[in-house]
Amino acid sequence: MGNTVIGIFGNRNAGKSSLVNSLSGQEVAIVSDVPGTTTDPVRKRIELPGIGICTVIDTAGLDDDGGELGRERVARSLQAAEQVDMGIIVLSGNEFPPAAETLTALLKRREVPFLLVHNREDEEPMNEAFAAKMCERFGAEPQRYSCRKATIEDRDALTSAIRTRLTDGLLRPRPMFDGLVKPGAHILLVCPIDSEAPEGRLILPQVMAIRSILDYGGVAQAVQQEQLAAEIETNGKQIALVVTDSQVFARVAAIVPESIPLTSFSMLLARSTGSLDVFREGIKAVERLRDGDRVLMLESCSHHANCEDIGRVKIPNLLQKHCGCKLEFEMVSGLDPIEGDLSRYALAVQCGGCMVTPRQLRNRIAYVVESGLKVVNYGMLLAYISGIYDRAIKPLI
Ligand SMILES: Nc1nc2c(ncn2[C@@H]2O[C@H](COP(=O)(O)OP(=O)(O)OP(=O)(O)O)[C@@H](O)[C@H]2O)c(=O)[nH]1
Ligand SMILES: [Mg+2]
Repeated sequence: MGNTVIGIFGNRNAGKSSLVNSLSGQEVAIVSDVPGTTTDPVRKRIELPGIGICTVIDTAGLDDDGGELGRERVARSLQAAEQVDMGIIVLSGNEFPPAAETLTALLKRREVPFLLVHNREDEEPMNEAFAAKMCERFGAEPQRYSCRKATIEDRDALTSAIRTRLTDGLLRPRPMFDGLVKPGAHILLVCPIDSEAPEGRLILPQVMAIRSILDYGGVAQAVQQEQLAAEIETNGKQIALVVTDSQVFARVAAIVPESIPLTSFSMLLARSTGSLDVFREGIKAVERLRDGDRVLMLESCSHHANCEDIGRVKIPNLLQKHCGCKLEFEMVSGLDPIEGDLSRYALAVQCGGCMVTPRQLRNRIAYVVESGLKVVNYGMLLAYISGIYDRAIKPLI
């Protein structure tokens, strides 16, 4: 569960920041009895037994009524809820406040698992009536907890409940080569090893592809584009499918004869995370782009030089050239919230998202689509611009 993100939500003073501290066993978040102490979503990396290192987002109270600023804080807490693999909703005093209604509705819509925690048990323990009501609504009683009086056993019980929710709610992507590889079939992967390739290893989509091919009893072969022509010349007859990195799509397509199916890692990834159809819809928006249109670039990892170059330089240049018009590009990095009204954009372009969990990626795309914006991914757009989209999508539909 490498990049798992857990959001902590609730009213002001519920004990959200105290819970972050209690879970981590450290004073990582500021706690005070002044309501509204946490004003912005704050991310902390903490280690949870049995879950590992994860990111916890401590949020501002959902009942903040401090005028414009308060509304902005609540909006930010709700935006944070769009980025999580799981939510923890901190309750107290046998109350399920209106803000918790809003939040559970949002999490349910996104199919994000959540856990209710009844905090401040030392002050006011949860009563049977409230426990039963919550159980009826959500299928389980809230977890009883006291940040002030929690023992190691209490903390372990809470961590264990979190782990169960995370595991039960885990989004399992479709295996990359599901339905594409017959036992014994040879799949040729084109993996450029250039200055952008990481030192001494392959990138995640390539590793995932090899694993998935092996899972289906196929034979995974990897070449760089320089060796591709010779490999096809010698062994072409036994190659069932070629999968290429999108960056060398055009060159690879020119080498691989039409008789051998060809696709890309990014299309396989989109299919695996269930976004292929959404992106196919999005591709249709490319031809509608006009001078001055804004394009939103969604880059889920903020530290990968390779992706950054594709998103900031290559795609903007190629897309403008393809459309013959001047476009404006705006970049949102990492899992930063997408601010404001999305109707100002004509298209969104999402990176492969290999550094975030499938749920985080899916929820981000769901948010964009819900706003009425068309979205494609980097690789499919590159294939389209290179004129080989139809050929590359064919093996997958
Ligand atoms: N008695 C008792 N007090 C608690 C418990 N948990 C938190 N508190 C106290 O409640 C106050 C608010 O706690 P915080 O953790 O700052 O609450 P918060 O939800 O982060 O509040 P905001 O950041 O203002 O939204 C502090 O004085 C805490 O010490 C608990 O289990 N029992
Ligand atoms: Mg706080």
